[in-house]
Amino acid sequence: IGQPTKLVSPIKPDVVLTVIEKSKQLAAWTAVDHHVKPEHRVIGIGSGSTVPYVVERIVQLGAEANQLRVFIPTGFQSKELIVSSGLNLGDVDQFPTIDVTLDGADEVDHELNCIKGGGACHLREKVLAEAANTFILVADYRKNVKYLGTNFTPGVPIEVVPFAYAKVLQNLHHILGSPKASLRMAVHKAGPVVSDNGNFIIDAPFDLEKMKTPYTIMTQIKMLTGVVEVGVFCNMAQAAYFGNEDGSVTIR
Ligand code: ABF
Repeated sequence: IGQPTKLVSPIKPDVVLTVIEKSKQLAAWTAVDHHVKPEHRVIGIGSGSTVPYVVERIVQLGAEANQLRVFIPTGFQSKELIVSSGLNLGDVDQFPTIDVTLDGADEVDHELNCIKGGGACHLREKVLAEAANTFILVADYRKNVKYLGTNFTPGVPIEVVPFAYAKVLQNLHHILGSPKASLRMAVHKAGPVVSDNGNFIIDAPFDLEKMKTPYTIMTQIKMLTGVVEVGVFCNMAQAAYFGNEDGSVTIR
């Protein structure tokens, strides 16, 4: 794999890449090269700003290979990406078993636990991660941390049923010890962010000590009535690819 300097995708044609964008592209291209096999027919496509580089590399595999494949999106953004890239669109209810899903992350620890949901898509992302025989994370070097919560400070994204958001917030504040948990608001605070599933998102910061046991945090939050899904993924990813500033890729 060479050192890409320009995007060639329809997403951002002819844009010169910054170091961070280059590292996202490097992670994405390397992950596709290692994990999208000629025999793969069903591929999950995640959300965020790194995933367009996954699609960019998949498109480079050629129309002949890709016409045999169907691509399953995690949300509106990836659906648009699949369609605009000329790839076949499918849905997880047609294809509940996926060969490989490639997705971004907000942070990944050394055991491949991760925080996702900065883009409010983590429910569908978790469904596609679980449906996949292989689940691969792609990210730039800033997401590679020893413990979750090190750099990603907004906290754990939590999708909640709108009717229950105030009660979930109260429980997060008083029972689970996240006094700064708050409802995610749209730009200009015009109203709450609404997920692709019609739900609200709460961001719940926890202290670093608690984040050292992500499975416990995840299950405690998930038990709260009204919570649909938690943006902590444990024991799901088989590998994570991080593009580095120096052009190398760290693979965990
Ligand atoms: C999705 O996009 C999310 O789960 C995560 O919030 C975000 C990561 O995006 P990016 O690639 O832009 O850092 O994968």
